[in-house]
Amino acid sequence: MTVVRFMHVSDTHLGAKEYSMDVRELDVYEAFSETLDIAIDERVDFIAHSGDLFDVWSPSNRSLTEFKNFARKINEKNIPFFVILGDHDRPKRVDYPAAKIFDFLGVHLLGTEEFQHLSRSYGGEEIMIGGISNIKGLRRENLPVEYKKADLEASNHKNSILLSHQAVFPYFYPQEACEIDKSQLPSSFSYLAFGHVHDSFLTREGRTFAYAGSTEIASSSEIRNYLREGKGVNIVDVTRGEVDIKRIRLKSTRPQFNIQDATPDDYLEKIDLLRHVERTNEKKPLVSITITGECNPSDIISNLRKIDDFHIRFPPSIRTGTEASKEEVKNRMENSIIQYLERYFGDHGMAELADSVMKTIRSEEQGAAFSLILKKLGIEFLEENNDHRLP
Ligand SMILES: [Mn+2]
Repeated sequence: MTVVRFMHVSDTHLGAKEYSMDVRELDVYEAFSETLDIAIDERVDFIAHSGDLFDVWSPSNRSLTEFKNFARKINEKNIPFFVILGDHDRPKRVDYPAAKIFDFLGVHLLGTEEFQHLSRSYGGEEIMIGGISNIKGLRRENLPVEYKKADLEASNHKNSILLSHQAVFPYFYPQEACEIDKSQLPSSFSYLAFGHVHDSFLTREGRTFAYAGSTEIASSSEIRNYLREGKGVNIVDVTRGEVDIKRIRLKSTRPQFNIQDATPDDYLEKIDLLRHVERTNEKKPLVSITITGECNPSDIISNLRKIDDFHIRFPPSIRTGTEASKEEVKNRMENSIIQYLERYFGDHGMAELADSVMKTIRSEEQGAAFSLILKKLGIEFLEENNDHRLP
């Protein structure tokens, strides 16, 4: 029986430099490199990357070079690489997406504007590979339409996968941060290969849906899931529409801990406890720490600086008295932007419109954002020339 085998990987964020630490940028490249070794060891037919390949849409020359070397390595093994744009990858000015540069190394960028698909045959077993890049802001209304198109196409194929990069409710929450509900997902695909949510997740309820998760920790909010599940990739076997999924944990992930309940009296003891936790590799662990209580912050900081068997995230969060941390205030803000707008406009519809206009401006190239907004408002605007647009 012929089986098509591929690797689902996501949110590699090449070039990311957590807490501005050089060592974290190297960790991200190392994680990517490990995923490619897994793909080669597992003899996959292709790699499916569900977006946020790079951390920013205009990556540094260094991260482009690192990716070129990675792409060359798998191209030499004849492993094609299919990828879509995540929200981090979509150009915010008139420009090409970075991933497009590497087409000559077998990197196929799918669905930058709408659903796109192609078919491949491996050992006589055919598979449809579909992709739709991240959609948000005012484009969001297109998403269910694109999913319907994709679903219809998938119903013509026995084996099919869809690459998409979205927050799906209730696999992610709050609902306000999601672009789509699980009931609107296409149902005909053998495997829905999703990106965007950095904690890995798999459900086979109704359909097979997976967030592969990020390959390295991108923020301290991922530590909890990392301690339980680790970071990893999915190796997926497909045959006659049936899928078999094997999760492979990465070994290179730098251990991270998050101490949130320390006081000025016990923070050193709490750090000491971590010295006894079993680790997956020799890398020096990274520790984020929040210390609450009356104290002299400069004494604490000088004590933390003396620790050399851990990387302590600087600055540590030190809360004297009852003030809330910056992070808490920020979270509260983000959860209630619509509420603020609603109070301002006195109207829920207006608030939602303003929110999606803001998201559009933040996530799109200027000209595209402008025309999306005009279209939404029903304003006709004749552009004098489009010659400056790249194809
Ligand atoms: Mn991401």
